Amino acid sequence: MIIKSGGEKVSMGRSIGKLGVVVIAICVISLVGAVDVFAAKKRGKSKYKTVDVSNGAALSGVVTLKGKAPAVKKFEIGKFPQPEFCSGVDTKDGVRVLNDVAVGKGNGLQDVVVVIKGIKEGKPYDLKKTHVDMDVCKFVVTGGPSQFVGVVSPTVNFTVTNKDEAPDPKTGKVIGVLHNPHSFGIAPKKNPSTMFNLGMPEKGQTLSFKKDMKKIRRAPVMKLQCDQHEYMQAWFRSVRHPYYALVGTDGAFSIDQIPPGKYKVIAWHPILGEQTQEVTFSAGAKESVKFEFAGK
Ligand SMILES: [Cu+2]
Repeated sequence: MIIKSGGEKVSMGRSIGKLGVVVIAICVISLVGAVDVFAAKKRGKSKYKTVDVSNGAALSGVVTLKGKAPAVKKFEIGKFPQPEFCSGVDTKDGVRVLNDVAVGKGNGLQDVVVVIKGIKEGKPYDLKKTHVDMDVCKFVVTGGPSQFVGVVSPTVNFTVTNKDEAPDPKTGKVIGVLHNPHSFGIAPKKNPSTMFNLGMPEKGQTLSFKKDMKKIRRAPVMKLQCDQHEYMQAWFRSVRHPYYALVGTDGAFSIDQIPPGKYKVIAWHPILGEQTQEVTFSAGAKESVKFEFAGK
């Protein structure tokens, strides 16, 4: 049966009369209402809760790259402002190198975030803030072990400090190097959307973007770039609880105090994408996983 928006029955089968149409309309309205309430409850429930985890499980693992890493990205430093000062790091023969697929010992893939998905309660979540320095025209994610990749959260402050100053090419006077941190929320099948975008001209200036971080609810990934210097880039994975880890320089990671259960474990790399494995944790168990990303 097809019903126009006004409730008029327009075709198909036997007539059900006006009363039938009204009953169906009421049912549809009730159903929509129920779905709304359900969604609201689900949203409320998604808030992470700290509880005592006795006899929790542990996960360790390693992320590796099979094959050769893709070529590094190269930028002619002379095409961007303050080339002399900015050539202070990662630059040779006027070319700034951005090594965004870095491999360490034993083909360990660096700059990967591993997240156990769907945990609603467990050990304390103590991510206080995410901080990035702009240092010799490079974003440096603090807290380690990666300086290129970190984590963000919708409720956690994101701060950026400009540490750069250089002689003005015209006057020779030392002034702050203008950086313009611009962040994008990145979600599958959607265009990147700006989260914050502000010029920072002074050395020693720190900006805080707590409100803007709420926008990450709609995207699992945030990319940070400088609108003055395209080669300045950093990436962040959104997390809502403490069951995540950044891999070390050898691609290894570990996560502890995991409440028993069956979860999806994802390994995310900003350039190579995401892989998922399902892992069942029983109380006190020590599980291990291996993720292997394909290179060239
Ligand atoms: Cu910049």
